[in-house]
Amino acid sequence: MPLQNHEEIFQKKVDREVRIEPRDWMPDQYRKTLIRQISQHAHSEIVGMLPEGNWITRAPSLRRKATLIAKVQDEAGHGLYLYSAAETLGITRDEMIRQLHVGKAKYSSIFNYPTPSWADMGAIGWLVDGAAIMNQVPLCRASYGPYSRAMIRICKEESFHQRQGFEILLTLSTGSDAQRQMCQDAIDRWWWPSIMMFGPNDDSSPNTAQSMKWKIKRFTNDELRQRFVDICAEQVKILGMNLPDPELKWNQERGHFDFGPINWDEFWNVVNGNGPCNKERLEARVKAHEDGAWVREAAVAYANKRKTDPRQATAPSSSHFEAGQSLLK
Ligand code: BYC
Repeated sequence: MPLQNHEEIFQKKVDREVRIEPRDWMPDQYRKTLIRQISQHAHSEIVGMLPEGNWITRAPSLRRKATLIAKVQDEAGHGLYLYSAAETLGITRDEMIRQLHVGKAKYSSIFNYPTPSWADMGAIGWLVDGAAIMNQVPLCRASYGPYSRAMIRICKEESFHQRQGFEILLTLSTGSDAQRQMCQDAIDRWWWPSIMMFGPNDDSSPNTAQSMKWKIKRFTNDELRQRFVDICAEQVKILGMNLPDPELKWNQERGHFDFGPINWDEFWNVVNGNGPCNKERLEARVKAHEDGAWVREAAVAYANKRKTDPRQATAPSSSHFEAGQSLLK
């Protein structure tokens, strides 16, 4: 069949909302776009653990510590679902990780900012996870099956992350003057980088039009950014804090909040590797990967042993749950 016919059938499927699965025919460029977006997304989840990991040992109470550990652990899980989804498109996990480590693959700009105070954990949850949810809920309907299915679970967990962040800020906002000041300071530092997370304006976004046609993206960068600003402009009132934008103002005619200009020079500077923490983040990732080599080697050796040693196939289950289940048989 000529290529053009394949492309027409593919587009018709997408238009009818039929999910594309790994063995289905797909245009090369669709495959490449998905590998780019899903792997960047996976890298963002993994690098995104670092700014918060920084606070696990210093969380102010046992409850806060347990919650933060759970959240960071969820992010590791999100990275793994997403690497698995990208692998179904024919790229190996090793290759994706290599591209991250040599600085070829991007990850979200937001994780290149520092987290000097506990209030940053609140601001990350409220603003960064809030922005992530706004961008990611539509991805639950992305045209590529494995990606859309991974996103459903991720979004459920992101909602818990966003609420824990808001709750941290709410607690600080009703605390002492110093705590209120910490809260405002964190909001001031995270607000602009958070609205940059949605990516460049639509007129300078090279990928949006095609990704919308393929129903990978369901809304443009500017549409999602505007929704996010509208929600945060109301939520900040509950905190009794301010968003650091003197031009933020309700526009009755548009039915949206207007907001001030975004510093796109800062955004591209961070995306191109020159943000406050780019170097530190990448070095920490590479070191963690190297330090963890023995775990991967041991897991492979164990899997091989189970494949070749017949006694291993009937070895007792290692988990209490499985051991309990076997008693019921
Ligand atoms: N940072 O044509 P565009 C999370 C790049 S949340 C860095 O609009 P596209 C988490 C873009 O890649 C964060 N680079 O691209 C939350 C492209 O460059 P290339 C991750 C960015 O793909 C809390 C160029 O700019 N979320 O994980 O149509 C805790 C032009 O942009 C950024 C996702 O990845 C940025 N902010 O739209 C832990 C969601 N923005 O690749 C973890 C899935 C743009 O052509 N991804 N660029 O060289 C998406 O929805 C889309 O990829 C984007 C960009 C909206 C981000």
